[in-house]
Amino acid sequence: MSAPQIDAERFLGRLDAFARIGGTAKGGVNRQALSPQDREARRLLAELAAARGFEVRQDAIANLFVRRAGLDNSRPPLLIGSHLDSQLTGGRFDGALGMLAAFEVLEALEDAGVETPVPVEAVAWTNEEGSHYQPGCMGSMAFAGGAIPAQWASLRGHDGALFSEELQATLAALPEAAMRPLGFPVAGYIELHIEQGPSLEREGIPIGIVEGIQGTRWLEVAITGQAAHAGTTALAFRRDAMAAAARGLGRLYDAIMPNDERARFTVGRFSVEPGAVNAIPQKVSFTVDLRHPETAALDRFEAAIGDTLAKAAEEGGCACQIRRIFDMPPAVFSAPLLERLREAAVETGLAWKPMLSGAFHDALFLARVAPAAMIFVPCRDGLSHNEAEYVEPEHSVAGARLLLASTLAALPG
Ligand code: HGY
Ligand code: MN
Ligand code: MN
Repeated sequence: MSAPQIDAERFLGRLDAFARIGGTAKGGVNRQALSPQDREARRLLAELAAARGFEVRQDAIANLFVRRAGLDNSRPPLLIGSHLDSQLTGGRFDGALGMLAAFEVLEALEDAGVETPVPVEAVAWTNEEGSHYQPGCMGSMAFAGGAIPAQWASLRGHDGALFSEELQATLAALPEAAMRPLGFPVAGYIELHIEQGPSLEREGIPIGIVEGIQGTRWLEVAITGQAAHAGTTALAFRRDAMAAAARGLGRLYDAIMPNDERARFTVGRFSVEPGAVNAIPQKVSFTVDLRHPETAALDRFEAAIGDTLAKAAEEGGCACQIRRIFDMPPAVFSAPLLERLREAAVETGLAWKPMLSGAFHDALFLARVAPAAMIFVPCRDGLSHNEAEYVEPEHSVAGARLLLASTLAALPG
């Protein structure tokens, strides 16, 4: 048995091959969860796995597992992985880097004939992004909870696609993937991901060892007034939903992030009805993505959002409805596993720094059922959820090398 090595050329070639699935003219990817492009990527992964003699399994929410057997296959596996789905205008590294690095780790172990005490599995979690169907992290959330929330079956994507139908089509597209229970004991979970922020690149450090993830809440807001003629309706008679939304959001943009540099407040999706140039808006619908490392701050800001929007609506004779559609409390990763990652970074000769993640990840849910931790690598200008997302090849390879060393360090006795 020789020391396992990451095959940089093979790994970088895999990144290129998957980037072509759903690839966009601007060099990004559009591989939304449970789409034909997602199914094409899953198929390629399954074929690559079969070619190496790895077992391919999936569960009821189509989490896809590539399993390399260990000495005792009755024991809980060590999971490594990330996601293959992307944003609508996503980058080629968000998710795919960690998923394909995990597969490269399995290949490196296989090439070197390493016998691991337990199975090691590379996993692609379903719908991490939450951009096609909300919420995000559906696969890892269902895995950690051991069930698929009943209300998800009737969810529709922004294109009208029905979640339950697209899920069944995705499962059916890989008949060779043996079905396995949703949720099972796991020895540990390590996820490699791009930072999606600027600090590693700015500090010239190739590795972040991620100690936790800030909390995230998603809200759906509807402000309803009355459609009327744009030319004949004076101010006193207007119940303009757009004006109420603009007034309320203006106050929130001024009140939240300028007063707390750790807070994140984003309105990412916005629609106006009826949407005619010369009709006063009847209804405005939009999403809020709120993040903070502290739950108390999330509570405070969520209350302020509700109060501010309700007041702005009332001032304009409108009604306001708010629904929380996603709530991921902040998480702290496993101290013992983080220590293994630090040791592996030193052993691999890679400079690193401790970090918190501003983005949510599947590791957040795995941390509820197993020791979990993450590794970050820099991305150019910290840009992500953008087709220009880019990772230097040496950083991709460094991340995969540390994932391999961390996997070996994290294996149970
Ligand atoms: O939105 C997030 O934090 C993740 O990148 N999907
Ligand atoms: Mn991601
Ligand atoms: Mn993402």
